[in-house]
Order: sequence, then structure tokens, then C-alpha cells
Amino acid sequence: MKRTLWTLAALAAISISSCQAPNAIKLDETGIIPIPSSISSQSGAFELSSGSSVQLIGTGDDLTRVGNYLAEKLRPATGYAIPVSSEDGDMKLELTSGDPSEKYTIEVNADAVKISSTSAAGLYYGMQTLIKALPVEIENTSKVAGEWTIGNGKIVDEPEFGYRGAMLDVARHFISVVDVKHFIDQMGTLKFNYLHLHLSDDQGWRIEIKSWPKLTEIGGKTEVGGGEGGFFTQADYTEIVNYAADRFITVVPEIDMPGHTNAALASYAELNPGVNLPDGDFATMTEGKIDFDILDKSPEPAELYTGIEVGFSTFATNKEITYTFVEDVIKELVALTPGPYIHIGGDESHVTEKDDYIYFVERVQGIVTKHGKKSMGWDEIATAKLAPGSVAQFWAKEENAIMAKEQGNQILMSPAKRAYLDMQYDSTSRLGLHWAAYIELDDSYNWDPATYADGINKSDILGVEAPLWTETITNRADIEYMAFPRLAALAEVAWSSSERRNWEDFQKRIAQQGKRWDINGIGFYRSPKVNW
Ligand code: TNX
Repeated sequence: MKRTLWTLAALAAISISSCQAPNAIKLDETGIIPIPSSISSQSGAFELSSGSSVQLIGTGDDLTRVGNYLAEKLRPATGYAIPVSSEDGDMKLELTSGDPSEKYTIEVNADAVKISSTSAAGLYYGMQTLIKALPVEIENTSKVAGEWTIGNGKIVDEPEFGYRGAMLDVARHFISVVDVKHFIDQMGTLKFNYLHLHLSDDQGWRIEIKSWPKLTEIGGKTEVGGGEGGFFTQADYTEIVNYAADRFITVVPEIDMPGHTNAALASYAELNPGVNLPDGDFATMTEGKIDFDILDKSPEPAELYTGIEVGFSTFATNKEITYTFVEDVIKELVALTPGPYIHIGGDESHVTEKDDYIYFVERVQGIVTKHGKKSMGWDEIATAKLAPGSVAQFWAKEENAIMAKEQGNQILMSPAKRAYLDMQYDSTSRLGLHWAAYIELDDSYNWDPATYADGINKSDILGVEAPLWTETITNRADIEYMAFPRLAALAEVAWSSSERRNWEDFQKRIAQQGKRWDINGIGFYRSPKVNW
């Protein structure tokens, strides 16, 4: 009896308080990842209601798209209609004049929420922040009871780095268009803006090249472990590029060369080093002098490869056919790629002679430049002369990063010991490799790109990228287990200043994010470092 009375009293108290002022989580106590540059909280809250609507202030398809994303995100869980128009509404998205930047501002008071930015991208990031300021139940895809409040206050936010990337290796195991799109959706919620696709490697060639069809007919038909492989048609690739662009994400396609090329070497014999000698013998170019006239004759094609060793393959860097091939591939890729970069790989070319490697990298950069793009490459490319604007992606060797800097080129930070999503969390991880390190969640969080490598400072750094290599990863569940929660930690490393970042605070916010992932059915790794 006593208990019933208490319960009734408690219920009455809750309903009175919710009538008066919604019981919102304060703006600076929500689980926003990446942490914004500044958040100031005030008392009181804004509450979504059945009459809520999105008001677009400004013009353009991008603005409309962001408005629609916001409404589409809020409708299912709330059950509200949430129309989008230029008429007065309580959720305002305002495109302001000025140089387009990714910076945005959110102002919340009891009557309205307003996101403003000089770019639609900024509004998109503001929208992602706003969603994370609502209770986690907003993630539900069907109507749930909830008090849809956002604490009053103001957020001003802009990224630390202009390039915030993630990489998917679709070569070791092919990843389907739907799974890539699903990954892009997650990247968008974390304010990433570049998706690097590792499209070719020893174990598979994954992009249709119309002028060299055997690349996918032969080189696309297998993968690590001997599975069926697969490839993106040019239409598939364009679909990915457009889907990413709608979320303000730019695709960077990679053709890894001159090493990591076995799939291409299995598809076209003429790209292999060496020649078949007239007496039926085979000679490689490193085994002494060979008559120049027979250089462009074909050796045997390589065998398809489904293991996980690296560093055994190389294009023939001394044959003109190789550069004809590279230019054809780059030309087709450039036509499909609106972004500024073509990634030319360049890592672990252990069987290419040093001079040949340098010659190749310099010549291929020239081809990329000729077609109007900038080259990106793994840090080894800095051993060659870099073209202006080429970017060296630091993964292993500081001395390479320093060589890039000394040539006046920028560095993309992907240190394997911190940023690699394929490294195991610990010795019990069910997937992954551990040649670089075991990377627990706090290891991916607690580092600063601007001080990580001696001699490399913030001004030398283009940004941060988290690569997911897929030797051990075969499906969406595997991707999720390796990428989450670490991708969220790396998002914060890339977006938020080191002064704003704090591991203890992140531990609390990532636990909130975990609830969102649970509602979304994302099977993340439940790191023991977090009280989920
Ligand atoms: C090294 S990182 C590689 C990749 C592997 C990765 C596995 C880099 C530029 N090369 O080929 O997939 O290690 O962690």
C-alpha cells in the first residue's frame, strides 16, 4: 500500500515537471562525438512537437537535401509529420553569406533551434550534432514514446583538419555497394569528409576499366581465401561517388602500384617484368641484359593470388606498355571522380629496384597531373620527387614523412599503430592482424596528429585517415566489429582540437553513442575500457 502511494506520488511529480519545463539533458552533457569547439548551456529546453517543422533559409539543392535528412531522421521515432519548407518553422537551417566553410553554429531556445553556416556541409555537420543532442531513442526507426528535448544553449564548431578520412580495402575482400553505402552513412554521422577506396591489390582488381576489360574479367574474380571476389562496374562506382557526395564525402580512388599489382599482372601478361626468350625460357629484367627489341613481348601472366603476403609483385617499370596502361586507367578513373585526388599507392614495392620505383612514381604523378588531379600515395612515394600538391600518406616511416615535408608537400596522418582499423584490439580479438600493434579504444583516441611524428607539425598535415584493410574481414558484421567504436575515436582526433579532447569525457560520450549503435543494429566491439 505504502509502495503504491509512493509510486503515484512519483508519477505525479514527473508529469508536473514535464508540463512545466522539459527535463532535457543539458546541451553540454549530451554525448556529442566529435566534441564541438564550444558548447554553452542555458536553463530550459526546446521540445519537438507534432507541429514542428524544418524551415530552410537560403536556396539550393544542398540546403533542401540537408533539411530533408533532418526531417527524415526525426520522423520515424517521433511519429511527427515534420514538413520541410521555406515557411516559418521551429527548426531553422540557415545558409548565411560568406566564404563557404565547414563551421556551423547552433542556437537553441525554448521556441526554436537554429543551425547556421556559410555552407550546406556546415549545416549537415550541425544537423549531425543536433541529432546527438536529442535523446538516444531518436535513433529508432518506428515510433517510440519519448520526450524530444534539446537543452537550451549555443554550440559553435569547426574542424581541426580539412581532410577527415576513412579507407575501405575492397580488394582483399570485395565489399558490396550496399555495404559501402552503409559505411558511408556511419561516416557522415561522425563528420568524415573523405572516403578512400583501395580498389586494387594482389588479390583483386575491383573497378571496371573499359579499355582493359580483363582486369575485372580475370583479376576481379577472386579474393583472399579464394572466394568469388567481385568488382564495381563504372555505374556502381558512380553510385557510390554520388551517395558519398550527397553526404559531403569525397571519394579518393586508389590503384596501388607498382607493387600490390598481382591481380593486374594475372589479367595482362604484358604488364609483367621480364620477357619470354625465343628458346622458350623466361627471363626477368633483373637477370642480366635483354635485347631491347623483345622488351614489349609478353612474359607469362602471373597466377591469381589468394594469400595475404605482401611485397612480391611489381609492374614492369621499364616498358612503355605499362605507362599506356596506367594512363588509360587513370583517364577512366578521373572521368568518374569529381574529387581532387587519385591515390597511386606506392607502398611495399619490395621487388621493384629503387631507381625503377622512383622513375615509376615520378612518371605516374605526371600522368595524374596531366589529367588535372593531385596524387596521393603511401609514405614511400616521398623517396621520389613529389609533384607540387602530391600528398604522402604516413603509415609507417617517419623519415618518409619528413622527406615529403622537406619537398614542401603535405602529409596525411594514418600511423598504423593508432589509426589502423584492421589491428586487433587485444590478443583475444576474433579478427584482425597485429603486426603494428594491438589498438584498444584508448590507443586510437589518445594521440595527437600534430605531435605524433618528430619533425611533423600541424601545418604539415592535411588531415587524418583511418584505413580498414580487409585480409581478415569478409562481411558487414566484421567491418562493424573492427571499425566501431574506434572510428568514432578517430573522428574526434580528426575533427576536435587536442585542447577539447579528453579520454574520461570521451568514455562517457562513447557509451551514449553505443546506445545509438545498438538501436541501429550496429555490432560494435564492446571495449572493456567503457561502461556501456
Ligand atoms: C600494410 S599499410 C599494407 C597493406 C596491408 C596492411 C595490413 C600499407 C600501405 N600496406 O597492404 O593490408 O599492412 O595491416
